[in-house]
Formats: sequence, C-alpha cells, structure tokens
Amino acid sequence: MTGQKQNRTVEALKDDIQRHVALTLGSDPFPPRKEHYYLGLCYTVRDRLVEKWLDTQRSYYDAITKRVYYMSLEFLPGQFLMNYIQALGLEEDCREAVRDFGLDLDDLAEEEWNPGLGNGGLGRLASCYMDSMATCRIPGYGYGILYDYGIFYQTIVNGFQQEGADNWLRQDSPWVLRRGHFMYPVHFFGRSESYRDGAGQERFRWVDTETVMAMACDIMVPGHRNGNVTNMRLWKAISSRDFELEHFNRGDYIGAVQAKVESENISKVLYPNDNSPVGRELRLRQQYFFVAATFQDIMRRFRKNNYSSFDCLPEQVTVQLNDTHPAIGIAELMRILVDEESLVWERAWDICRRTFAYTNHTVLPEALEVWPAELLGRVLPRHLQIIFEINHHFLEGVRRQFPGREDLVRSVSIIGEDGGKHVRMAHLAIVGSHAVNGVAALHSRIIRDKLFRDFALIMPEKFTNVTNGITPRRWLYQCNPALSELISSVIGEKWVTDLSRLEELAPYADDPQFQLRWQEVRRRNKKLLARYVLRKLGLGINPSTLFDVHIKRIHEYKRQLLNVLHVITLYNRLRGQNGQPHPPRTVFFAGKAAPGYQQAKLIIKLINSVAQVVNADPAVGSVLKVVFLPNYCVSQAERIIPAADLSQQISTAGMEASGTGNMKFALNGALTIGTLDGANVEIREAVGEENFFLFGRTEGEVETLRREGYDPREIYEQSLELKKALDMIATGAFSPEAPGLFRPIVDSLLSHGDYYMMLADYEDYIKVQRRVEDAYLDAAGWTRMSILNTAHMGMFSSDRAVMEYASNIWKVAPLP
Ligand code: 4GP
Repeated sequence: MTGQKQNRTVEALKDDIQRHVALTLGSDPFPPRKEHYYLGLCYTVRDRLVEKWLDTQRSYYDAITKRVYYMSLEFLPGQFLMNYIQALGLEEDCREAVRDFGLDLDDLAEEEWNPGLGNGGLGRLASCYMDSMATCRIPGYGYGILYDYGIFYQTIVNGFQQEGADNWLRQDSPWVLRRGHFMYPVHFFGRSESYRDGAGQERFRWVDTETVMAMACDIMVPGHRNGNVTNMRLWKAISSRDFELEHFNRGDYIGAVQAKVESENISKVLYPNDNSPVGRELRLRQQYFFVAATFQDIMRRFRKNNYSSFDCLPEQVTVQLNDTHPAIGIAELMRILVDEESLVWERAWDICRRTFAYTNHTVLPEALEVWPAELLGRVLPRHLQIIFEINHHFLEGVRRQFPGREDLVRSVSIIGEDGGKHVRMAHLAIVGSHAVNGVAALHSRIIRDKLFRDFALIMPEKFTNVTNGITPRRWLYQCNPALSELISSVIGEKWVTDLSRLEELAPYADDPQFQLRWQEVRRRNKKLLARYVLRKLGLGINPSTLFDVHIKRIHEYKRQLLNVLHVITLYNRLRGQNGQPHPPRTVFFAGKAAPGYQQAKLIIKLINSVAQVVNADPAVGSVLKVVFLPNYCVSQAERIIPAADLSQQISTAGMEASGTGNMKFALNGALTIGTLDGANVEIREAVGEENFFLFGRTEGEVETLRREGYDPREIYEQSLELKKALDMIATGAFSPEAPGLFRPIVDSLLSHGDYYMMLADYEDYIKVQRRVEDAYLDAAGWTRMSILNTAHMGMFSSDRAVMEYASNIWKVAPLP
C-alpha cells in the first residue's frame, strides 16, 4: 500500500475507534484505556466486515444458488479479532492506529475471551470448515447453539482438575449480532393427533405442545482477503409469550417468571463431553431446538426463491450433519413435508434423503448416540412416530433385498430392543442420508467394514471418506507469524489460500542458510512459550530443551498415560545415571477431562503429581521438566503448537477417528511420534516415513490381540522398567500423602485387561522415544525433517476437505 493511502486508512481507523469508544460505549476516549479501546477496535473492524457480509448474503440470492447448511451442536472458533483483521488485510494499519494511542495490538487482542462452544476436535473442525467455506466461496452457513456457558473453565487445585463456569457472554461479545426479528417457535411435548383431511386421508398433527422461541444470533466468518463473509447462525432460547401468559392468567406471577427462566435453559450450557454421549432430556431438547429453528430458516429462504415444488429442495439445500447430534432433523424434515406440506410419504422421503449427508466422528461404541424411545416419545411424540415409520419402510426394503436375513434386519434396525426400546441415531442418520463419511482413510474403512458393515452391505454406494483438514489461516499464518514470514520470504504468500504450494519449500530442506533461519524462528517461538509458562505457572523452563507436547482432551484411548509411563521411565533412567546421554526435555500436557469421567480426572492428577516430583528432584535438574498447562483452549493451542518439537499422537490404533491436532503440529514443523491411527497414517505417507516416528501395534494387530487374549500382567512381569514405573505409581511414590490414590489407574492396566493396550505398546514406544532423542541431537538432521514436515502438509488444508465435500457430497460449486 502506498504511504499516503496507508495513512488515510490508519487515520480512518483511529477516528472510528474513538467514535466507538465515545458513542457506542459511552466512555471518555481520554486517556485511552485498554478495555475500551479493545472494544472500540472490535466495533471498528466489525463495521468493515458487515458490509461485505451483507453483500455476500445478497450474492447468494442473486445467484439462486444451492446452499450448504453445516449443522453442528459445537463450534470452537477461537478469538476473532486478529482473525478478522488479517482476513481484511488490515494488520499493519491496525497496529499503527492503536500504537498512536500508546497501545499494542497483540495486547488488545488478548483481551478477548475464547468462545468455548465446543469440546474438542469435532467443534474445532466445524470452525475450520466455516473458515474454508468463506475462503473458497462455497455458499453456506454454520448452524448451532449460542450457549451462555461454554466448555468449563479448568483450574488445577492441588493437582486436581476443578471446573468453573465459563460465563463468556457476561460482558456481551461485540461479535455476536442478535437478530431479534429472526425468532421462530420450537415445540416440545404434547401429542400426535390423527385426523382425516379433505380427501379422507389419515393425517397427523402435533398438538398441545409447549413452545420456546429461538432467536438468531449471528457471527461473521470472513474469507481470507476475498471480500466474502459467511454467516454462523447460533440460536438462543427465549421464552415464548404464550408460555408466560398461561401462567399469568392463573395469577401465578412467580410461577410464570420461573417457567420463563426454565424454558430458556435450553441454550444455557454446553454439555462438556467429548467422544461420549449424554442421555439427558435437556440434551435432546437442545438438539431438536437448533434443528427445528434451522429448518424454519431453511424453509424461509427456500420459499423466498418462489419454488413451485419441494422436489427442488435438494437442488437448493444440502444439510451436513456434524455427527448424529442434529440427526433428529431427518424426522423433522419429514414432519414438515408430510404433516405441514401434505406430501405423500415416498416423495417426502426421497427429498429428505437427497438433502442430508452424515459425518461420523467416532468409532467408540459407547459414544454412539441412542435415545430411549420413551424419552424421545415424550419430548417429541410425533417425531418418534415418524422414526418408527421410517424404520418400517426401511426394514421392508431390507427384507425384500435380503429375504430370510432377520439377523441383518435386527442389526440395522433404527430401533434397538436390548435393554428397552431405543432409537439408534447413527442408524437414523445413515438411512436418512445420501452420503456417510468418515474423517480419515482408515476411519472410513473401519466404519464401512466394521462399525456399519451391515449398512455397507445394503447401501455400499453411500459410504465415502473425506479426510479432515485444518485452516492454514489460523493454524499457521495467524498462530505462527515468524514461520509464516520465513516461508513467504522464499515461496511467496500464495500458500495461505493454496496450501499445496508449501511443497516449494522442500528444496530448501538441505540449505544450511535456510535451516539456520528455520531454527532461529523455532527458538523464538519456544522462548515465547517459555515466557507464557513462567507467567501462568511461575515455572521456569529452558527453551533450548526438546519440547515434547501432548495436548488434547484427556481420554484413556488417547493414552496420556502411556506418555506418563515414558516420563517415569526416563526419570528413572536419569536418576540411575546409566551413562547414556539424554537431551534435556520438557514434556507439556494440556487438556480437559469430562467432569464425570473419573479415570481421566485421575490421570490429570497423576500428571501433576509426577510433575511435582520430577521438577523438584535435583538429581535430574534441568534435564527433565513436566508441565501441565491448565484450561486448554484454542488460544492456548495457538501458543503451544508453533513451539513444539515433538507432537504426541499416540492413541490406540483404530480408536482416533482422525485427529486434527496432529495436522496442526506437523504443519508448524513439529515431528510426530505416533501410531498408525486416524489421519496419522496419511500424514506419515505425506511427510515420508523417515520423517515420522512410528511405533505401536496396528489396528489389525490390536484387534487380533484382543480376540486372542492379551495378558498385560505378563508384559509387566517381563519388563523391569515398566514394572518399576507401575509399582511407583501403585505404591504412592508420586502421592506420598495418599499412597493408594492412583491404584485405580494401575488396576485398569493390570487387573482390568488394559483395554487401550498401553502395556502392549510400551516397549516399542520407549524405543522410539530413544530414536527421537538421537535424532534431536543432530540439529541439522532434525531441522531438515521439520522443514519437510511443513512442506508436505499441503493436503491437510481444510480448503481441500471442503472442496471435496462440495464436489462429491454437496454438489455445490464456489460462487464466482
Ligand atoms: C473427534 C475425533 O475424536 C477426532 O479424531 C476427529 O479428528 C474429530 O472428531 C473431528 O473429526 N470426535 C469428537 C467426538 O470430538 O465428540 O466424537
């Protein structure tokens, strides 16, 4: 930008910031106060986005284009301010503008609270896809819930996780635009009533319901410097007038107000469970609430285009179900088409199936959603009836296709019978969609050949794969400015929207000059993280140690415990002074455990207890340090990932659907230590097996071992180092104040079968960790591998993933 033009931009920004501080916030602009100028800047940036946002929405109508509805109960967008500023290409100007007020842009950006509207991978994926839809100009929307309370705030007290309420909207968010005029009624309870229509046909209507209103709250999602701004519409529950009146008329004022408050509970809180369902009525109501509101919005837009027939719906609308959470939408669309629009069943069903597509995100059997028929029938009586009918038609078809195969009929039925009638939401999603995909090649194979094998027999054409991706904007350009600059200095900036261009870095991997610059950037990032740890925990760590990082939800299958076993083994080796040198290492952990998941919470305590012992032991000094960073969230990941040397992706093979953290690390130049699980398989293929530390049993081997019987005790008896580590945990070496505290952990491994095969993979893991150390001691070799990891990560862009969905599943083209 020319000096003069930049000057004008900066002056305009400054004027607007001050105007907002004075007129929007009603505050005195002098002296400039950080909180006020932060908000002033937010509104200034927002103004510049709103116009583009309106233009984008208008362009959808003008083009009469098909639109994608990405329905997700969770989104984890991360902080908005810097993302918006960079998308608009205004970073330098904003820096200068606030500098003139004596403020620092990064400092201001830190003021922002993380919108924790999700648990982990599933929610973050949704946000990466929103970013890519905006950047790739795929006409679409994200739909979800505006929770008042996001994922809990984690503190560590005496080593234990403690949950606090995350009241992120306490001070309102400048990014949430409340749209009071988009309010829809959502019904619950009541009953289904049969009646005869004019032609004497039996029909049904849903009556005597309770109503809650859904109010639209919009958040803008800009594309990268392309003027395109996509909308994320999150619903907030508001009590309905009828509801209040009914009570008021009875003269029960307090009851009326209480009922009003209770009806608004629907959007109060995100359920903090990752990879596991919660069978609570409120959760079901959340699901239906956002689905029903979204469909009213879909139909409003559809009608606006004056369609003569609902047969066109699938040409105008495609709904992607982000897991089964919105699967009740299938029954809802049938209800709209059959009950409200009077379509005959077969026609409605055809429209419905062509509209929906379903993504599965987990194979953990305990994580597959089921609803007791009794509960579903009470909350949504008409929907249960519709689900029974869908099932009836479906099973009739199966019987025709496979006569005599009642076993098959039972296994695919949407209604399960064992332990009381229940609705299997994954079955509903498969039957009601035209496409079913897993999120990495291995995972898609597992769902097709194992988890949903019987469905694949009946409808093989539906099953497909779309390997997950991450947005290069947030996960490299934004979170790692130093590396981005270095990359752009040699290959230009096009990689930001075309990640495959990173390939052009490969020739530099052996260039000593470039290696030095690469190392310099990484050292800088590590220093920044060390400073953050000092600030947060008061713990000094040495930035020239190997940064070994394991950050994600705490879950047994993700095997933080296996990592802890390595830490203890290394600790023992260091104390034993066995002569072999070990490069100094700092092991980082971060992640939340579901509040009701006792074993995971105990693992957090164990990590902290081991950290306490190791960090205080003068015998290991600075050679080993262990850090648990509390309250893991998107912003924290953005700080940690650019500083990581080693990325821990060590789940039991066959259990991690994809992983996306694995992609973020490799993109930022960390090397992976990992199993052949989820997207690790494809990452390893892409970066080259020589640039990836592989260990552990394969998915097939895990299965065989499980089938043929596995005796963890035998491994325990045979490995001295493992035995020592486990005995230390069991006998209170890390919990002298409560020696039996960690007994349940050791029992899960030795007495309860070690379901996640930690012991089976232990030895291999320790060996490969040794190889990691050797590799790390060769700085040039390590740097080379690091550069090649970044260079070969192009295919893991969410732009690629979204374009695959667009062309193979959604059948939507980018807008010109
Ligand atoms: C997660 C999977 O565990 C993870 O492997 C995957 O990368 C992510 O979805 C996005 O596809 N699943 C969940 C969940 O978060 O709650 O099932």
